[in-house]
This record gives sequence, C-alpha cells and structure tokens, in this order.
Amino acid sequence: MNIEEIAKKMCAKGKGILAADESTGTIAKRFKSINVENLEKNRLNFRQTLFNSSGMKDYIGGVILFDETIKQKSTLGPTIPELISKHGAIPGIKVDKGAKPLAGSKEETITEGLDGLRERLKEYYDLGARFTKWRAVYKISDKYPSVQSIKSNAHALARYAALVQEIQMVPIIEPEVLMDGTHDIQKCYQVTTNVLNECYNELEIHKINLKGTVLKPNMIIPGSECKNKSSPEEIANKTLDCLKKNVPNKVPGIAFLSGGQSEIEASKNLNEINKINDTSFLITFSYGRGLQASALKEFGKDQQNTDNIQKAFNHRAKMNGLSSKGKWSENLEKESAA
Ligand code: 5MM
Repeated sequence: MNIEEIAKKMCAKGKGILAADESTGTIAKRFKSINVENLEKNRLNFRQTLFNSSGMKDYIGGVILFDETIKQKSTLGPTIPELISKHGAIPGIKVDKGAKPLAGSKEETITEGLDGLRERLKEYYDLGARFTKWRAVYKISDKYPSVQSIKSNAHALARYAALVQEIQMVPIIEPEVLMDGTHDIQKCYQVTTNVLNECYNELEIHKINLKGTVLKPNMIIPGSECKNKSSPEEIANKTLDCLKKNVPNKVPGIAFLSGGQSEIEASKNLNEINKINDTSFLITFSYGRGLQASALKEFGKDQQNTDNIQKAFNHRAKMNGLSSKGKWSENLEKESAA
C-alpha cells in the first residue's frame, strides 16, 4: 500500500484509530487512578487485552503505539505489531519526544523529537509501523497561544511530516488546542483557525503530500470551565465550519482526539459531526481516553478478567464506529451496553 492508500484505510468508514501511545508518565497517571502499579508487565497486559479484542476487526483501522509497546512481544505469541495486524488494523507509532517548555515563552510548550528522527523512523518501519503521530499542544488564556508557539510548533510538525513521508509512512498531524480554561466556543474556534492555518502553511512550504496525511485536531468546544455550555449541534456546526475553511480538500481523513471529553460526549459530538458532514473528508475518531476509560476501570477491578475488559472496549469501539457514520444513538448506547 502507498501512503495515500494507508491514510484512507486508517480512516475507512465505520472505523477509527485507537490512541494507545501514552508515554510512561501518562500511563502512570491512568494506572494510579485505578490503583494499578505502573509496571511493564501491567502495561503490556492491559494493551494486549485491548489489541486482542473482537471489536478491533470491525471498528479499528489503526493503533498508535508508544516506543516501549511496539518493541514488546505479547504473551499470546505474536509481537504487538503482529497482533494488531492480525486483527486487521495498521500499527502506528508516536514519534515525538513530548511537549517541553518553550524558551522565550516558558508557560507554553514546543514538541521535541526531531534530532535522530530519520534513524528512529527506519527502526519503526522495520518493526511494522506504517504511520506515525506527533502532537503539538496549545493552551488558551488571555495571552496564549503566542505567535511564537503557533509558528514554532507548526514548523516542527512540518519537518516531522517531511521525514515521515520520506520513508513512506503516513504522518498524523496532531495540533491539540487544549480544552482547559474558561474560554467560550468562539475563542476555541478562533485559536484553532490560527493554529490550522499556520500548520498548513508550513506543510506546504515543506512540500508535504497532503493526500498521504491524516489530521488529528480538537473539536471546536467551549473550555471545560466555561459557564456557557454548547449543544452537540453547535459543536458540530462550528467544527465543520472551521475545518472547511482551514483544512485543504486534499487531506483524506480527519480523526479527532477526545481531549478530556467523557466517553459519551466524545461519541455524541462525533456522531453529530458525521450526521451533518458536508465535506469530502472521512471524519472519525483517534481517541485515547474516549475509547479506553471504561476498559481501564474494568482492568482496575480485576486485571485478569479479560472478558469484562474486552466487553467494555468493544462497546466503546462499536459506539464510535457508529458515530463515524452518523449512526450512533442514545438507545443503541444503552442496548449495546446491556
Ligand atoms: C493517548 O494519549 C496520547 C499520549 O499522550 P502523552 O504523549 O502525553 O503521553 C495523546 O497524544 C493522545 O494521542 C491524544 O491526546 C488523544 O488522546 P485523548 O485522550 O485526548 O483522546
């Protein structure tokens, strides 16, 4: 498959992406919330249980892994990338080295990881990865994001994407405007507009083949502490409007991050977006918490109860698969959960 075909397969109708690329620090937080010790064997057990779920085949087009995970052999026999491929999904890898304080604007971050990236990509390709992910993070406040943060992160994303396409892998471009704060939905719309504009400006300068990319953006939603809540219809309309105005048509797929929304909110909003979707983009999910929160709870109750963990994961995967077609409903949510 060439990169344009891979990008389409990752976002195929009814399917989305499982973001299981939590770095050791992030998975530590997730495990702490369920009182599980952050040991390599526990991380492997949780992740291989998800990757071996029956829901993978119908609803998951790709899985984003962390460096440790892509190199692990499952206790079920195959390596982790083999296990994912066996279930019909494409293995991918997070290649950034995290968001670090931005010199000159230290309350903001710049995502690092470009040094030595060409060599790391070769290693990941040989391990079976066919797509990659790099996440830039922008916070909203009275003075942020700064022009410095918008420009430097877009530049890094474009340099990353160029290296990834050089080795024939698909770069997921993830510019995440955080939902933390009291800002309203309009502010999120404006900031996301500026961020996306600068990203596509840099991607053009770096001669990226947009048909071989996937965008992983935030939805347009009010800040988590904003007093004015928005309906799913408003979120869907504003999100689609922002994408139509700022994302070139050549981009084949858009896979949202859940960004701290609850599992149900993330499904409901994605569904609403796809009910309206009047664009040429395949619009789907690339959720971490939005796909794993319930399964993680089950893992916390009993790490060996594979059935319950997989049931929880299969349910969320199915619900989001429906949302990616605009076919989710509250009733199906309850029926399928029961
Ligand atoms: C799964 O979490 C990813 C890794 O985060 P760290 O590098 O900070 O450990 C994260 O990039 C994730 O892919 C996206 O934020 C989407 O996840 P959510 O939970 O927002 O859907």
